[in-house]
Amino acid sequence: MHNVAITGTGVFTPDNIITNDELVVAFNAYADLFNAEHADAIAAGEVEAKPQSSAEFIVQASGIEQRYVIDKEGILDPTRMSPKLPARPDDAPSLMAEIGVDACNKALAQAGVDAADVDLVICAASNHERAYPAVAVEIQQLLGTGGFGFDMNVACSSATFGIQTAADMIKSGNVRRALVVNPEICSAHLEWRDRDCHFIFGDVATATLLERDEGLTGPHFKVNSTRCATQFSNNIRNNNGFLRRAHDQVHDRRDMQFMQNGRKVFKEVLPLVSKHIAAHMADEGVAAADLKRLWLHQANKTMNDYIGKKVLGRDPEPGEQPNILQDYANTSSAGSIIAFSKHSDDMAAGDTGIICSFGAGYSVGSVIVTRA
Ligand code: CO8
Repeated sequence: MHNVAITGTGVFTPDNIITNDELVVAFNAYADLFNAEHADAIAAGEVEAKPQSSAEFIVQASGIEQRYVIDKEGILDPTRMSPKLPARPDDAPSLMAEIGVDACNKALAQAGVDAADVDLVICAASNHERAYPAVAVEIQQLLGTGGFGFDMNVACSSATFGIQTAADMIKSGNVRRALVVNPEICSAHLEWRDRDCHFIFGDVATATLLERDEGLTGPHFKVNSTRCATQFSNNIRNNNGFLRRAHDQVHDRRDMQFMQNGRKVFKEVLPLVSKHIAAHMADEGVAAADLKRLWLHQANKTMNDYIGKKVLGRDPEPGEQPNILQDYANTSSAGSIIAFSKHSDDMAAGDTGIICSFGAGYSVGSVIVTRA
């Protein structure tokens, strides 16, 4: 068995920012248009009027202040309310592959590793832009890595489940270096016309380079242990899929985009995650006092404050549990990796922390790392 290390991470951040204020102006204009168009049906009680959204509610309920998106214009157009991402010809790089490659190149540069020396690419994300060929195989070709690649999807936990999969293959000696890539184009599967969720997601891509921990000279994190868990729930669900045409469901339907019962998720996922982290730490002999940092899934600030307090047994000090959701919103599986990538350089040799994701499935993934 070999030891495993994280030697590089990379983040692709889109150029466009949508602030809460901009988002709410567009949503409210859409709601006004909808209500005017359906005035008679609303008056007859056949259709529910669309209520207005509020920037104050968004920041208070979630902690989100803005989000990055690949296309801003389409999302903010009250007559469209979804990003406009032109279809690309089959011989051009796909969008997921393009932003994934950007993040991978940053991770490779940080580690000083040539793409040709990587022998596994896992593209782990909440949605994949086509059924096949796997986006991972396209990324493998665009980067020029060797070995093989495959796609996987565990929604918000795709990155940590991908890290466990890659780490296990490195441990066993099957591969020496692996890239786990998370191109999350959340804007394309968010329902921007639903005020309960229109503020939640943003776009990003992250990449994590894992290597056999042998003769490493640069700064890195030892991967001490990984743990994954799942428990079925319909409280976060998206019914879009390849049977859509066979189901006669090709028309515009609410359940073909992200849907959630946010309150239930909040209540059910918090104890699941707290117990998962506590059990993982206990089994690995890691006490709360040993933990220097928590890089948590980035869905909700109150949720993270609660988990931080449960895990540490006290309120986290500033910097101990860094949030990035105020800038990026929820970026599904990429959130904890953005936090790790942007808030780990200052850790000293011997410092231990946990990367933890949670979300749809339900799924929880944790990775205990120590700075070398
Ligand atoms: N403006 C004004 N008022 C609003 C708005 C708005 N935009 N939205 C809702 N309200 C109203 C509601 O209608 C409700 O009114 P009333 O009390 O009259 O019924 C009131 O505000 C309170 O609403 P909620 O109970 O919904 O508000 P919460 O305090 O629960 O906050 C949250 C909503 C922020 C969604 C919160 O419940 C939450 O964060 N829950 C946890 C969710 C979570 O962690 N989910 C996991 C995310 S899923 C994931 O990470 C990946 C999934 C796969 C990727 C998909 C990519 C697209």
